[in-house]
Amino acid sequence: WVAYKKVKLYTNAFVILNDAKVLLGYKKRGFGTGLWNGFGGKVDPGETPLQAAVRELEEEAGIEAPLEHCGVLFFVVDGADAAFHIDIFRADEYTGTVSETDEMRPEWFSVQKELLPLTNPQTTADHDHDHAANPQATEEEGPEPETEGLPLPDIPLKQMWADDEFWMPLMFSRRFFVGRADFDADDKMLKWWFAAAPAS
Ligand code: 6OG
Repeated sequence: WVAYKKVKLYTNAFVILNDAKVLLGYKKRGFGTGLWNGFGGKVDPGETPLQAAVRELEEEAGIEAPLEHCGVLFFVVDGADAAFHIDIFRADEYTGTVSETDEMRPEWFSVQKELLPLTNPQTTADHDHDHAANPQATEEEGPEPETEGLPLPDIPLKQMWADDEFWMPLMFSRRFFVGRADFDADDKMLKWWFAAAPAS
């Protein structure tokens, strides 16, 4: 047992358009430099996590979005005097102009099929098969995913925190998730578990 003196509250926010593309930021300085991530930071005293998430998205990407709470992460790091609690938020839309800041270089990435969904992985072949088996599902149904500007690069999982590949598929599937990961002092992820509610 380790008795932590405190828990530090953070936020992380993602804009996901048409379930097809997600805005990530390349962290140019500070914690996580050189990694791609959602936009976020510390919850300031007197702020709710939602207020902090809205503020950080504006500060780091220059946009406003109707953020919704979509998951919770809890990190423990060897040797750290605090544990980290990160509220994850998502939005399907935004207003403003996505802009690079001193801290983050924003870029759109395509939400890969293989990340969707974690609990029911589908290969392209499986997907075709499902489609063929359901004659009701015609190409005409539903709005077309946004294709302007595509193809976009795939989500750069190798340049992201190691936990991300486990919960991002849950976020893309609209399943509220909770997760815990234990890191050593060199940021290597030693142990983890993730759990999710059914899709909302
Ligand atoms: P600033 O230093 O920019 O806040 N963060 C993590 N995000 C993920 N996906 N995995 C982790 O695994 C993380 N640890 C921290 C929270 C840091 C930002 O980085 C996020 C904040 O959005 C260990 O103020």
